[in-house]
Amino acid sequence: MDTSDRLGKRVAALVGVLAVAAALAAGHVVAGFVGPNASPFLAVGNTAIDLTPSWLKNFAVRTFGTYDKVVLLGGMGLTIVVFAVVAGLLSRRTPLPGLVLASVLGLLGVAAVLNRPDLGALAVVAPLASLVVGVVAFRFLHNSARARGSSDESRRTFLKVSGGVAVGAGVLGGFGQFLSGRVDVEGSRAAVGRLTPKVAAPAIPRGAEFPGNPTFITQNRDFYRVDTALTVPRLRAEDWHLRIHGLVDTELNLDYGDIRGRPLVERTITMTCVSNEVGGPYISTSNFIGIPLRDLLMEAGVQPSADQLFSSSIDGWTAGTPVADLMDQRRGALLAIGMNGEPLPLEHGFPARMVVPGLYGYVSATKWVVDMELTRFGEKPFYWEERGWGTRGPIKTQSRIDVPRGFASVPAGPVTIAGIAWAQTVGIARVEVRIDGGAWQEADLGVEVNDQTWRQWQTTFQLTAGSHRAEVRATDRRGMAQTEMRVPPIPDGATGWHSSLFTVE
Ligand SMILES: Nc1nc2c(c(=O)[nH]1)N[C@H]1C(S)=C(S)[C@@H](COP(=O)(O)O)O[C@H]1N2
Ligand SMILES: [Mo]
Repeated sequence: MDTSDRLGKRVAALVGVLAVAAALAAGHVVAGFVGPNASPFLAVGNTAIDLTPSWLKNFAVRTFGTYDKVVLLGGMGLTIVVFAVVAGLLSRRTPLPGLVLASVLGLLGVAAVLNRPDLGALAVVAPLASLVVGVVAFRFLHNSARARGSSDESRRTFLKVSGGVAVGAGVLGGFGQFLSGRVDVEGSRAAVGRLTPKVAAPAIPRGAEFPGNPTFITQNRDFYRVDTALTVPRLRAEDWHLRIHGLVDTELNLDYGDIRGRPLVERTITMTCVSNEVGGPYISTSNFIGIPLRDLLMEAGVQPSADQLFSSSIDGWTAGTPVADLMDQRRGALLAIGMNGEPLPLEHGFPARMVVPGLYGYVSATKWVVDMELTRFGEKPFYWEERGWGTRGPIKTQSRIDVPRGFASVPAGPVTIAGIAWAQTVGIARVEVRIDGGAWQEADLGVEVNDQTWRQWQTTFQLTAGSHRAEVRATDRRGMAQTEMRVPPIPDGATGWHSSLFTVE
């Protein structure tokens, strides 16, 4: 009969899904040996991140925040399952369509791995393993499923075979995961121990904080995180090297001991992300510990023709920073190895990163930094510049209302409005608040810590019951008042006044 040599829909879909699972697991385990990011799934995900247009990336960051990567991985997983089911369903009569689709998926993995800037040519064995295993597993499962129609015996055989493939894929995948975590970077970080700077940052004065606001120093675990890494690079301190080269008199090659062995300095710095919307959360302050980048550049001898420091991370992300800003002693840019007394957390760049006061992170704050090349602007475009963001990224003067947060309810009587304002390297001169479009009222400013950090402010209004809208604007020491004009983060940072809508009871 004609129907007897067609696979049932469920069996056909199962064949597709199991073959793809086996393929991914095989690639994952091989990647465990040649480098975690060679795993085809991660390589495709990382490529997707790099190819995603800026507007979509912004949307993802805005909508899903720090979970954007979980959403991406989940979405990819779902897409692959759908793909596998379709491949299975198309192959009810002959395995050919499924074999073709399995190969296409495998080749996608190969292409993604070959395109990763952080992977060598050897890494291609991981997606190749996926390709081969995917095709073989599909063929094998399909045969077994076809034979299954003939007897109860063969039915059981297929159940065993498919169960075996499922368990095998799970075990292999798990083993691959174990291998990827084998680099004991947590141990390496623990071995570094607490970092004591030779020159400690001055203590934060009492009057720098107002109640209800974020703490002046952000705890490491609360520090905002923005990067393109699907999996956090696992680089041990003992494996870390930094090369400073390009337009220099003497090339420098440093290891972790070279940095740790120098007198460490500590500086209180507020970092900000260019993709922070008005009122957004991507701003935090830390006591960064490291060595002045200026000292390293002086040692290397930067040639006069160089105006860009092109820095690269171990995972191939890049930033271009003005040499003039790095040489500016007052600004005090760091090659940082610590935050708040601890070695950098893995997500914040362990073993070493750059921190440059006054510049958005995308042009300056390279985490897991391993290479610095002195170049000329325009000759070597960096990661976000290539994607349409501004070549220079000075932080714009901004302010944010933290109290009361939007849609909060507060008791009637005197109502305190409070928040933060920032104008790194320039300093905040004045913060003004108004309610419901009324007259601007000058806020009290917290004690200034230095001009590279945010400044807290607060002020009080007598408000009647009902809903009210507070707006804030800051003026920096250059006399520049924040413009009301709203512009989006791309290409060089959002502007506009933050407002908070709240209810007085
Ligand atoms: N290697 C690497 N470094 C990076 C990035 C990245 O994607 N990869 N993002 C930059 C951006 S856009 C910002 S705002 C800061 C954020 O640093 P944080 O995650 O420690 O807050 O890191 C910068 N350094
Ligand atoms: Mo950023």
